[in-house]
Amino acid sequence: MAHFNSDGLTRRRLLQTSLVVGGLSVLGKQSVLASSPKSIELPFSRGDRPLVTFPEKRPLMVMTTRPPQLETPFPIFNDDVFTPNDAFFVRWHLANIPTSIDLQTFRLSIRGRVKQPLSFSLKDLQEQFEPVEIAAVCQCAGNSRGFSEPRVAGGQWGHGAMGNALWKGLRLRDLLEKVGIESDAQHVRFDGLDRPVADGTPDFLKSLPLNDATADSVIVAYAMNGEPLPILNGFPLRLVVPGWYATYWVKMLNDIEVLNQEDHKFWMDPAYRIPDNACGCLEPGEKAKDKIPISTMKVRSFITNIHDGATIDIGTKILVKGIAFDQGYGIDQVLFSSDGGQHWKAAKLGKDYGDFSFRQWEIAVSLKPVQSYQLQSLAINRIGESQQLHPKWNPNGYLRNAVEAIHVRTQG
Ligand SMILES: Nc1nc2c(c(=O)[nH]1)N[C@H]1C(S)=C(S)[C@@H](COP(=O)(O)O)O[C@H]1N2
Ligand SMILES: [Mo]
Repeated sequence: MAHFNSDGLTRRRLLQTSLVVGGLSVLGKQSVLASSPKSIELPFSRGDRPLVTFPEKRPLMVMTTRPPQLETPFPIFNDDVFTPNDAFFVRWHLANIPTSIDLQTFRLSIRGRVKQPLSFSLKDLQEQFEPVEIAAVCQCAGNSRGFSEPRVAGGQWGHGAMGNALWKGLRLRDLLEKVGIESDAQHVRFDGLDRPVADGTPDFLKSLPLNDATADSVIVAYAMNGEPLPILNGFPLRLVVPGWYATYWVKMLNDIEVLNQEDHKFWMDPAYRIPDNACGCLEPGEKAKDKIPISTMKVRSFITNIHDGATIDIGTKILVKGIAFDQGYGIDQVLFSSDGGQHWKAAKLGKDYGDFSFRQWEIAVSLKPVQSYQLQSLAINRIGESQQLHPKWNPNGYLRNAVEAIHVRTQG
């Protein structure tokens, strides 16, 4: 039984909002869904995921309902270079999430080490700042965690805790310029409207070093693939930090605080930290000497049109298709192997939608009938970084970027 929003706190908040004008109240029409029609089995233990429809979403793979954690079924990544909004994965840490936003009263405030604290309505942000658009991959730091061996704690995601969208909004830098930051500013902290259910659970706050926060590519987004953001993906505003893991992409963003020091609140420290070494990895059982906040994404690639365990008909040559992405240097090459990595051939790259986007690729492959094959892809970015041939491990299951394998059997 999927029940999106049943906690009293959120109800109370809904009741208090007597007048919802121009807002979105999709989640208000909450329904208790009948038992799920179908499910998908991920290839690791306890990998059964019911497919359930949430507001503004097509059926997605449910990991948890409170808070909602929904995974995109992998074949969807083969349909289009951009992940449709209704199929985009969902991840919240805290269960008290507003079910509607009143745009009459909604404000984004900026305060802290600034010359003039200000707050803006959505309309202000859309009208007073230059709109910019960027294609970028949003990927959970723990995407593919379920494949960690040995198994690690945390949400057991398959490969579908990621998505690529065309984001539209204003540059965070322009916003910071408008309020004027003080000379001692060092970090910028972001808060959204979601709140913990239990006392003692820390609010979800994330921060970026000022230098990264003011990069050209960082935007406060009010649109995703040409539409307002789905409420589960952060309506009306979310931070978009191209190249960085999604933990920094704060949803339902309503508060920005400029700090004159590093942020050591829970979600920056100790949460979301990785071992301070080149691979961000450890041997199972080993303890990290030093840890640093997770930041930019590692290069990855996937085959999207053939699933593991498939039997494929090889009347003629088969066309293998996939996607690749990195932290924003851009994909230089995708290599493909059908013999377990002994030989690699370059795939043809698809249209370039920008350095932070998924890059599609394809390659025509001849396979012999009635044989087993291991299909693999290996992406290399423009500074020569490539995927790991063998999975690296850390106790949070972050940063996975191993070459994945698809096992198929051909028939004549
Ligand atoms: N306000 C808020 N923003 C958030 C989070 C959250 O819990 N609350 N989770 C982050 C994490 S860890 C991920 S993976 C992404 C998920 O984005 P999505 O739900 O749009 O796919 O949102 C990020 N932004
Ligand atoms: Mo995440």
